[in-house]
Amino acid sequence: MFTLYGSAESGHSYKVRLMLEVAALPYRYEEIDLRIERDARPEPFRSVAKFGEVPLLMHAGQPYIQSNAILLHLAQHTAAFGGETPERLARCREWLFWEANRIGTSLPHLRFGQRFDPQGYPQGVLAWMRQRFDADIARLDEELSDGRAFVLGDAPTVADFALCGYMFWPEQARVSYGPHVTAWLARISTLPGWRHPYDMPGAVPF
Ligand SMILES: N[C@@H](CCC(=O)N[C@@H](CS)C(=O)NCC(=O)O)C(=O)O
Repeated sequence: MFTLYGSAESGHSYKVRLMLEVAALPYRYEEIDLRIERDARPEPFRSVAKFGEVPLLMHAGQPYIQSNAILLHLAQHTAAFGGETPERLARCREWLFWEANRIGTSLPHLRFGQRFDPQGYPQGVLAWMRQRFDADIARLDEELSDGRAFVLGDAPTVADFALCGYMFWPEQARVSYGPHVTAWLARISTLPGWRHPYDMPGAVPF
């Protein structure tokens, strides 16, 4: 019923893979090599992925793009992982928008700029991203400091999957985390189905 087009190097793809794995939803996975020019990428990905980006999820013949929008779709579809009630979904939606604007921007750029494209960022941009990341990770650590297991309480939701998307590559982004985020990541990594992004089946790291 599901086909996910993703990349082992993409935390945006990883968020969706993690949800599919932890929710035990059967899916087919196709690795897209992002080093290939967009126009040369395989069909049907090339025609169907509206903005040319991974992840792309095909579900019952319909395309779904944008990682956090896909997560919301899956939460609603499964009525789980935050999709249990409209109120719970509303709380997840808030975190997903925060993620996209904050830690889902600062952390991927820190990683990309240091791991893949050290010459490509104008001077000062990575320093600014680091400033933002420091604020973002401090905010998340504070949020988790009350001892709750996951962002919305006792059970994991799409908010957790979105927020941790790029967090399992701290050495590549040259970042570290506070104690509450560290403990939360450890809890995520014990969920059934969890694997490091590079260890997901069919993943082809660069
Ligand atoms: N806002 C998008 C971002 C997705 C994104 O940036 N994907 C990158 C990989 S992480 C991509 O496919 N880039 C296309 C390319 O490298 O040509 C989402 O949340 O899905």
